[in-house]
Amino acid sequence: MRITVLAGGIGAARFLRGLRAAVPDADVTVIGNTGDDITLHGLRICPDLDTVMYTLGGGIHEGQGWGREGETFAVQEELAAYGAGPDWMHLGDRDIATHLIRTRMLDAGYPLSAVTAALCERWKPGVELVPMSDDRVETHVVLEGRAVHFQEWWLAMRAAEPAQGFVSIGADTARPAPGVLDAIAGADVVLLPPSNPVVSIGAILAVPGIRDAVARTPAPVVGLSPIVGGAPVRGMADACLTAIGVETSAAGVGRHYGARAEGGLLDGWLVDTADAGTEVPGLPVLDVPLLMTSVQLTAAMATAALDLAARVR
Ligand code: FO1
Repeated sequence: MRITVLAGGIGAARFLRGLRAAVPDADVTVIGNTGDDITLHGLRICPDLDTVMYTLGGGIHEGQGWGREGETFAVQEELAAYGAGPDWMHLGDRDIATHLIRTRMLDAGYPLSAVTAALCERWKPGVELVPMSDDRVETHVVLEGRAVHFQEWWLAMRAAEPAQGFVSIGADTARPAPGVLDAIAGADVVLLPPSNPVVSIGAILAVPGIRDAVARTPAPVVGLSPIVGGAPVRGMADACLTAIGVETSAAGVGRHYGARAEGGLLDGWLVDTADAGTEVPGLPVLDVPLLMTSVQLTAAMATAALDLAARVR
């Protein structure tokens, strides 16, 4: 079975670990969000690609969901001693090795998709991890009278200042990375995991051609709600949803993605049992436990999503 997953960071990575456990023989292609990417200290950092790679490769800092386990911060401390900011995105020594290799390969002219494949040769995530685009696309946050990089809003400001909107800088001229459109068109199932619908899934869909590919694929498209009981399971998806006028609820996000029967993207929508009874016009909704507190529970979620895909096919 060929499964294609549009993935953001921490939530998607944890979901993928369960999916891999549920269907170990499936061929899984992960289309990773690169809108969170940033250049710091001359190094190109791809948070969502690295979170998927480290989580599935066994190197993730489990408690954080980002960065490497067993990390040290000697370089970060030395940068701080020089007063070399910014200091709101802490780079661990092990993590810096990833960024050094990525930056060196990008500078040598390798596209991000080739760089990601090279890094995955070490981590062997058990999925094919492809960036949404080889072109630079960055999510910037529109605030009162100015815009800041997503990471500055997310990390330095902790999203305290309400976002007026989000802009995918570069999206208008970006092309889907090689294989992305085929992975969507040729899938048996397309999944939208519990990622941030705005800055993760939304950023991927903002790359010209990808939203249409999802809307047109013959494969069933099933999503899993990142909002449980009216609140995000982690992160600040509520701040992002509010900024674009979407209700922070399983129904709100389901409506936001839309039922394919009504011109949207989804053929099925999984919500948590806390949101049982959720209705979205034209969209079959199934309630199952969506808290990814163990690989087993996450595998059950993934199985439920695949079962729903088979039913709505
Ligand atoms: N998240 C934090 O809350 N604090 C950090 O200092 C931080 C550093 C960091 C470094 C590399 C990386 O790949 C991710 C990092 N993150 C950090 C997480 C990152 O901001 C988020 O995972 C995504 O960008 C949001 O999906």
